[in-house]
Amino acid sequence: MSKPPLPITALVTALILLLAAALPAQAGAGKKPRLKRVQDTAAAVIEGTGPAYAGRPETLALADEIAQQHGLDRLWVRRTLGKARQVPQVMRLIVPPPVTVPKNWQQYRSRFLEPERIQAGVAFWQAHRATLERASSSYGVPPEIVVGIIGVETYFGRHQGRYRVLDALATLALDFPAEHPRAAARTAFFRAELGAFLKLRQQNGLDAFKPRGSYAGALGIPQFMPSSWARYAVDFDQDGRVDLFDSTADAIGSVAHYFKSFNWKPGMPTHYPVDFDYERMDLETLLAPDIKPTFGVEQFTAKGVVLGALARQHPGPLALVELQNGDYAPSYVAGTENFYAITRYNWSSYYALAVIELGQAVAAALPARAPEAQASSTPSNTGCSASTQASTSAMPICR
Ligand SMILES: [Ca+2]
Repeated sequence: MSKPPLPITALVTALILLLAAALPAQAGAGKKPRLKRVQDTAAAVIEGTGPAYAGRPETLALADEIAQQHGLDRLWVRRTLGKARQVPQVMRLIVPPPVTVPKNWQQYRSRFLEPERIQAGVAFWQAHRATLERASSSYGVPPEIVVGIIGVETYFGRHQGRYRVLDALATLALDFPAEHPRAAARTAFFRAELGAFLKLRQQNGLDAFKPRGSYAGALGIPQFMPSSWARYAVDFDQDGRVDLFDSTADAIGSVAHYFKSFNWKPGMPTHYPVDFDYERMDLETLLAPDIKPTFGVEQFTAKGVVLGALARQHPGPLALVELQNGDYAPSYVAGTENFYAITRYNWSSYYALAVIELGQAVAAALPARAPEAQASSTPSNTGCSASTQASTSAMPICR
């Protein structure tokens, strides 16, 4: 998804952690989670406290541009955007922090792979098992990936963000901080997202002032940006409208559909463990394409990567993914095209591996199901049978 890369993710994560500390998980295993009761929607919305955008010539120019691009009523766009207010916090949060602390995969991982979040994931999976299985059979994306995404993004729907989205997107579209290293590109991005947001609200006859989301304008249970909502969200509970704020089914279907749209390959693992033959190792060449799968198994092996038996049979390209561990040695995995697909949701290999491992941890913590329940389900549960080993997303959970 068109979301900010790692430094922003780190900040979002910090916010999530603060919220998580304030609102501990309530749902226990075997009990249907009452997600709405623990959502942070009762917390005060963060609205713009800076100047209103009405009356500024650039507001009118942008409103007219958006109206023309999206075929919206010009006066409605002008009026709506004019009522938006600048949010000073958003202008601070969008600027990457100075890189003083080295990245640390183990630390990043531990923010998500913790017992309360895993137990909340178990409750989520149990409450929405049929929907997760339907999404898996419809789009070929396994439940643990969808569970991992929703768990990392919003703690299973609880923390969907507190910023009034109209104010946040107007701020980023009209007052993007010039000191940001990619200010021009990001401004263009957020102008497009503001347009997509206004179109979503107007074409569905919805209040543009009501939605709250992340400081960067990500919306709902799966934190879709407005343009992704427009392109990839689906009405998975078939009630006639797409609602990523309150319909968990729509969120589950939309995440799975997103990955199918980004070339998810059903049944393909996300990554394999690697070792190295240090005599032949050509780390520079291996890391040059970053997370883009580029090397066939033979090239990979020739450059010093030692793969296990399953990985040696992998039919497609692989990427050597390096994850730094602060002062300790980095971790490496061989990422497949499905690993890369997860980074299309959020451009970070740390994010992708956290999603994968959280989904696996939740799957592994699911209580064993009664044999008759297993027999009546689709084969996408994550027991330790051979059939589910084939459909699991990453390294087999039961190994
Ligand atoms: Ca729906």
